[in-house]
This record gives sequence, structure tokens and C-alpha cells, in this order.
Amino acid sequence: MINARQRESYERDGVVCLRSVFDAHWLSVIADAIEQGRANPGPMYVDYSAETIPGTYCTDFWIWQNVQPMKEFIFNSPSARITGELMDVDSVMLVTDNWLIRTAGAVNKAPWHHDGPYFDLDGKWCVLWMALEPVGLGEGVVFLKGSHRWGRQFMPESFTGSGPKSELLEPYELIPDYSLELNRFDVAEFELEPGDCLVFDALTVHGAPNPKPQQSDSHRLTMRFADGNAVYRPRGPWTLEMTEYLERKFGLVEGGPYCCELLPILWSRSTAYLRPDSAPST
Ligand SMILES: O=C(O)CCC(=O)C(=O)O
Repeated sequence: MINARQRESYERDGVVCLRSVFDAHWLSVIADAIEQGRANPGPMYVDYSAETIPGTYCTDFWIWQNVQPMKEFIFNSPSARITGELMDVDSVMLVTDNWLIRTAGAVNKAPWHHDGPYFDLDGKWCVLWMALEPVGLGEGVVFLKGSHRWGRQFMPESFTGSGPKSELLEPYELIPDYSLELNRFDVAEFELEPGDCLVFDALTVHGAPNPKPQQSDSHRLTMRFADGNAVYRPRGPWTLEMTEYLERKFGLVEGGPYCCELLPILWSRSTAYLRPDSAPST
């Protein structure tokens, strides 16, 4: 599904834009997943805008076991295969399903960050980001090209706007406000139509530095996928809630595979990708 030029962009820049990947069927499945997910918040639901007005910026992840269309998307859409081919790995497992809604007028936005330090795993992994509505310049996410190769790890920042999620811990650094020096960087930003998606490396620095005031609601997916060999590695105090959830409910053990009933293998080269009837019933 992925050609050499797309793989090269992903490798070099840490982000690639793929056009018309998801057809009307998948867009409708995603819309149902977000609608049903929002109506039935799970334990990971967060409203980043709880303390601000106007607008809402909220999210939930690890919902697929209770939300049938999300399950349909992770097992049967081409997303796992696309990310497997881009990462050039033999198998792909789920890190998170994840929807986000940013309603008209919302003031909270994605801070500068990379996703790696937010989640409890070591190994190759990436994010597949898409929206159900067209995304213009200034409305989506901006990437610092090549930042996945800097060899730096930044403290996760809260999406509420309150700064780092915990006190500074080694080997992490505080992330600078790249908005103040954006002209020093090679920046990538994309206009997207529904059906297009971005795939970026877990260490590519990105954010929404100056999102335009939104005129209408935006529904997004940020699905995360890892190499099937990824290892479970708790990150720090800021992931404690996830760490306890993964260990108590799903039995993950530090240093062992980042794989369990919640985080299944979704694709492998040898089986092309798993057939619809191979999705476990929950
Ligand atoms: O879509 C958004 O508002 C931000 C998503 C994002 O930055 C992420 O998932 O890492």
C-alpha cells in the first residue's frame, strides 16, 4: 500500500501525508466510533477544557472493547498495514485507539510535544492522525521535520495548557516553546480532506501553535501503532493511571511484551492483515 517515496518521507521527516486512504465506508465507521465513544466515556476519558470556556476539547482512548465501530476500524481498516509498511516491521500491535473532539471556539490546544514519553512502551511506534472534516492551515498540527532523530526526549505537557505533567525527571528535558523560533526549523503542515491521514513517528515533535479560532466542531482520530516487538516500560508518575490499568487489568509486566487482550497484534506481513472474522469477540 505504501510506496518508496512515502516511506522515504516518513523516515527522513518523521511525518508523511497519505491522500484518500479511507473511503466513505471507513469515514462512516469512524464517525460512529466517535459518536458512540463520546456517548459512553471509558476510564481514560479526559476533558482538557473542563476549566476553560468557551468550547470543549476532549478525548478518550482504549475504548475498542466496548465500542464496536472502533473495533471494526482497528481490526479491519488498512491502518495497521499502512503503519506496518511505513515502520518497515513484520507485525503491528495496537498502542491506543483514540478519538479527540475540539468544538467551535475551544481555546485549549495541543502543546508542543512528542507522543513517545506519554505512553509506557519502548520500541518503534507511530501515530496515524486524521479528521472527519477538512483541515486548513492553522487548524491542524504542525511538525518539526527530522525531530524524531534528535535523540532528545521531552517531558510530556498537559493538553489543558497547565505545563509539564510532572516535575522534571531524567532523561527528559522541558520542551521549548518552538512557536517563538519557528523560522529556525523546517516545518511541515498539511491541508487535509476527509479520507487523508498523517502518519508520524512517536518522537516527531509537533503541536498546534496558533490554531485559528475554530468555526465548527472537529472530530479526529489519533491512532497509535507499534512494532509487534515493542516492550512494556512504565514511563513515570504521569503515566501512573495507565500503568496501573495495564498491570492490574491486563497483566503487563515491565520489560515484557507490550501486548495483551487490550493491545492485540493487528497485522503481520505473513498474513497480509488479519481477516475480519479473526477479530476476537468481546
Ligand atoms: O488533534 C489534536 O488536537 C492533537 C493530536 C496530537 O497532537 C497527538 O495525538 O499527539
